[in-house]
Amino acid sequence: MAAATRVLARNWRGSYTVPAAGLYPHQWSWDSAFIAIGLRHISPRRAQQELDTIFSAQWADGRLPQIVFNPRLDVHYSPGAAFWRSERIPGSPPVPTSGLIQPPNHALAVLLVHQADPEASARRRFLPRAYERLLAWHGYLADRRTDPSGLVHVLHPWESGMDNSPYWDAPLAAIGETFRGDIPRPDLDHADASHRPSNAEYGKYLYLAARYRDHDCDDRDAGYPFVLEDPAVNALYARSEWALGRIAELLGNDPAPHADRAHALTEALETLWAPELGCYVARDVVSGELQPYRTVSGLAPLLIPDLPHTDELLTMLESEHFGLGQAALVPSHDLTAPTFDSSRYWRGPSWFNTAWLIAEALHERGFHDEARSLASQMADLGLEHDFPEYVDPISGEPRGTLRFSWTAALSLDLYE
Ligand code: 9WN
Repeated sequence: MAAATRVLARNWRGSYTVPAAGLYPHQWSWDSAFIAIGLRHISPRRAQQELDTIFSAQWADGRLPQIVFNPRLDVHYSPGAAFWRSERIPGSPPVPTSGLIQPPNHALAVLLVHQADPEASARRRFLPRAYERLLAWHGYLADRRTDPSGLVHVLHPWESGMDNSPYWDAPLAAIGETFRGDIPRPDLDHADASHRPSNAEYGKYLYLAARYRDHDCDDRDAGYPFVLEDPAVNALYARSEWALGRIAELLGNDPAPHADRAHALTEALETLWAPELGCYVARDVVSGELQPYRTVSGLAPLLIPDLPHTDELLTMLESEHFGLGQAALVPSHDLTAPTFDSSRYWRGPSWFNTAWLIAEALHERGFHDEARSLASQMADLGLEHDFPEYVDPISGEPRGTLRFSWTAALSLDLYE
């Protein structure tokens, strides 16, 4: 507990926590929500502040930005504030941000942070303030990002939080263009190149980001070349709608619209079910094709109550593809797939945030031993390796950077 608390203190910047001091020197959206979930055990007030800070960077259309930049550290991360120039874009907040989004885990975090200390929350009027922000954020997803299928889409691999997942291989390959300018890689000063996405992938990432930026991050433009429906993004959205319903209830408002939305998302997720793979997959809206890979994103719908394929997902989790109880945590990609890479980012390594989500889902479904064993593995691996960003699922060795905030925060959560 003391070691995790130290990491969070070291990465605290007065009103938010950076994901890692060197590699990620700004505030990231879904990181802050995961960090707040752990921080609530050390300081509910700091956890509230973490979320308030990301909410204060909300755009006029309701989007919560992927990154809120500290402009003084712009050369240390790419693409930064000078790339996005968000101040030129109508509806952007007074602080510099990226125009993209990240997965909507915020309502889940707000509810847990509130419940950790309802009195402290009431004193600072945290819940009503957060509720307004969450309504606008979910409203943005419903109005600007929802497809006729009923699912929300991402417009960039970064928006999924799982940047180089094999889901994106074919959709990115189908885009003939790549970024023509210089591709700075300050990330390689802090992590081994074999643990990070490739230069070719970064070329596509920057091409797509520049295109979105040059269209003023306007979602009504129909011509985006990368439009993908991701299972984890939609599962977190559904799960967050349940949380928002509970928040509405606590504030004396009607929870029914949130439950309706969560049910509609759960139903729409059926279109991403791949019976031959035994899990959910992503769909490329441009080509209409399902992306036939088993990834941890495809297991994330376990987070939703009343899911039709729970048993199949639990079987998949325990199979040789994800090796629950055998592998370290939960691999990000199928251990048996030719595309599996035990070191490279979201193509195999096990991450602590997804392990936490799966542990939560197991716990809620009554699999307490399995949840506890995953939780204690997280705590042990975090402590043993100085809170790594991710680990090799076969050896348990640390990968990426160290002293990573959500690893520390979520390990703390599991010490409870
Ligand atoms: C791009 C901060 C973020 C996480 C993502 C993770 C990684 C960024 C990057 O780091 O993405 O957003 O530079 O690679 O993939 O999930 O939020 O920790």
